[in-house]
Amino acid sequence: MTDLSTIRSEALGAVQAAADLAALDAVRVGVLGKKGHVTGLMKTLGGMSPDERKAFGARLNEQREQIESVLEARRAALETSALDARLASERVDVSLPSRPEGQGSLHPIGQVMDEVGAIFGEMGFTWAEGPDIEDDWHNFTALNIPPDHPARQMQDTFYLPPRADGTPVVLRTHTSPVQARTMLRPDVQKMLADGGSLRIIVPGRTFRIDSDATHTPMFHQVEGLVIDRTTHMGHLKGCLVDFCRAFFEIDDLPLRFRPSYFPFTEPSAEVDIGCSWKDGELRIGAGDSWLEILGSGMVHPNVIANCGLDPAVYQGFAFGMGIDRIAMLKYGIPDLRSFFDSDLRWLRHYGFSALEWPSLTGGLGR
Ligand code: 2NL
Repeated sequence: MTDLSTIRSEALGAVQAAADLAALDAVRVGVLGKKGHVTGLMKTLGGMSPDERKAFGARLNEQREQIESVLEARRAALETSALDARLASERVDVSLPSRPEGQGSLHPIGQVMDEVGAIFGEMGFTWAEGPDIEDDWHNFTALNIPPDHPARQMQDTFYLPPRADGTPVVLRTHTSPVQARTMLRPDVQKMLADGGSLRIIVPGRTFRIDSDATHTPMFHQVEGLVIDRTTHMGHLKGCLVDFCRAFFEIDDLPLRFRPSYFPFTEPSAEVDIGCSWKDGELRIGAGDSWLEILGSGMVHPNVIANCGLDPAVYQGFAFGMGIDRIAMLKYGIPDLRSFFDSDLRWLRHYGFSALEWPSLTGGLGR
């Protein structure tokens, strides 16, 4: 049997030698654990005479307590140095500049809608919206679109199940039903009767059954409408010339008004802007080519009447253009379908800052 003083001196040496908490615990188990040396000596107490047991037991207890207190002191020291090491290694330099937070960006469609809104806003137009799902009356009939017009065919328009009363329902094929709904509003009719002018732009989603490199089934339009007693074709021309020059940010942008046909306007004109093609690359602003960018005309008397106004009293002009198309032209985005891929790399490249609101004075876009 190992002598008590040997056990003691070996235990104290092992405690000081323990380099970490795990090693220290191994020392504790070896000395004080169930099969430890001190525990082994305790078990021999039973075989001793009462006097022997009393003397040896007292020494044994005293030595055990001493080992325990040295173990405890060493444990505290090791814990402190472990904490110090962790604090040193995990130190945070609070003086470092923070990492910039990721910023989202605006889709070119929203950006261009805002730019168009800023330009027409300066001319006194307000922004109107309406439902994507329309009845056939507001989408077609009110707009003087005849029953045999190709736009009404199933292969051109998304038809939804009819309403309970049998009304045909469609995904709107243009934003014009919003203009019709606006003209029909009692407060608008009163404002017009009182001698006011209606001036609205209507940006929004539109839907047609068409899908190829230059058409997507869902696309975006902005239409505009002016109604009062005196607005004429000269106003249409001046308004659209000013718009195109402001939008493309080219003061002397050449424009061409070309006679055309729409069921809802008479007369009608399409508007082209001057451009040139050099080495297969489009340059907007000058040259011997023309690029169609919008359709327009004087609102057809039938449409005025369908919207509850007297065509002998009221007149005005309307226009419409594709937002996706003018966004591609202005910002040089080659593929329409990429607009709707939701590819973050595309958005980071073509997106706009949400903090730079377009305005004529502060700038429209880059
Ligand atoms: C185009 C041509 C156009 C209109 C839209 C309109 C609306 C009402 C009455 C009369 Cl309520 N007209 N809208 C007029 C002319 C052309 O759009 O090429 N859009 C992409």
